[in-house]
Amino acid sequence: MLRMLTAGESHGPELTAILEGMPAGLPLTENDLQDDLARRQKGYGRGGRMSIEKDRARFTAGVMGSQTTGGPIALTITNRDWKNWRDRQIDPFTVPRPGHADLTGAVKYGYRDLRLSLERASARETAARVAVGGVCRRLLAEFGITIGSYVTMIGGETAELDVPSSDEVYQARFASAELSEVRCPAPAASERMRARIKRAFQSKDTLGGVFEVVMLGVPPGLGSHVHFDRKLDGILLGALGSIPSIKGVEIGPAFENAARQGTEVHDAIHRDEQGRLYRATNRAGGLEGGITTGEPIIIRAAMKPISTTINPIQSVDLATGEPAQTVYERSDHCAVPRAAVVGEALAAFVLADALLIKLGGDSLAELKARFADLRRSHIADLPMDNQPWTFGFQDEN
Ligand code: EPS
Repeated sequence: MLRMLTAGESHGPELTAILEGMPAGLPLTENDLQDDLARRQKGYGRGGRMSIEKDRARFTAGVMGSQTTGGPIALTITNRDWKNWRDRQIDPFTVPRPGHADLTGAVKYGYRDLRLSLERASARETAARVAVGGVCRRLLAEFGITIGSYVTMIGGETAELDVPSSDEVYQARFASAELSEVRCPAPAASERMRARIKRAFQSKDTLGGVFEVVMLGVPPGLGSHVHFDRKLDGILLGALGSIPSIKGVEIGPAFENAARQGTEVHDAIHRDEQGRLYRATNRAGGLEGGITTGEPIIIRAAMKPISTTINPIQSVDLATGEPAQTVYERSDHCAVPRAAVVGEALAAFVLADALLIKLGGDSLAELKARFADLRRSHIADLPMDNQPWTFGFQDEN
């Protein structure tokens, strides 16, 4: 239902995004996107570029009178740094940084200058995705769905966090993370992470880490078990994995579950006094069979250290064929706190799409009416048939 396109180079004049498939009648202003754009720019470990940029999205289509029209939404974000580059004599860049798209992009597209790879592969593009995610978040808010994130590890410094017992505890955790320079809700761990980034910077190096994205208020029944490309777990894993430098993603404690026995892992099913089915645990991370259970969806993503390092890494100068060391221009030292905000945006896009697939509807009013039905059907229809039946396919003869 929803399609997102982005365009733009890191040091070009602007980023552009198009979001197709949003229903009409959603109240939406540029200010609605501002908070997330600013959050993506913050965080200890960011580089000098973020003090140049002041990201702000401007709608150029699909929003009239502060409401969506149902047409494609187009928006732009200015690259303030462009004016520092446009008249500049640019030195050829021929020593690829291991880990970046410099080499793979140039080999694939036949570039004679690696700058063409880096311009589009740069994480600058994620500003456009965060703006689109802001639109999706606005839609989700109409249905009581919220998304937050927090960092659990940077450079080996880990925050030991309990599994929250309620949505309110999650919300409090998001709020604490917001106050931390490294987006970590545990103050002591936050300090250790900050110190770890400082040490990495002093030794001219970079760091990666792990963050969690949590989706609250998600109704059961989004996604599907019937086909591989409709399984919501697969779609979410792919979307989060598309964020620059993310090399691993899991749903719930998936890798920990892999080491346990089935009876220790699966969330037992109970029925409350009103006849509602519920789970006391959420080791499934909010998804079973590619379908939402109604529990929080929990995604954890692993980010590798930024590949632009001040201390050089061994490489080859593709202009001469000689061994060479990578050359440093400018970069973040640790982008994990910022990547978490991008993770929220991708989660919002996927979830908004899944909601639209479930509800259909060309206008917000239609969606709302259908959502009311969806909420009613949350109580499982009991009793189910308990008569024996024959499982078989019709024989042609
Ligand atoms: C990036 C390098 C840096 C980052 C950039 C991603 O940019 P520059 O080369 O201009 O210093 O700041 O990220 C952003 C611009 C952003 O908005 O997140 C890279 O090489 O990937």
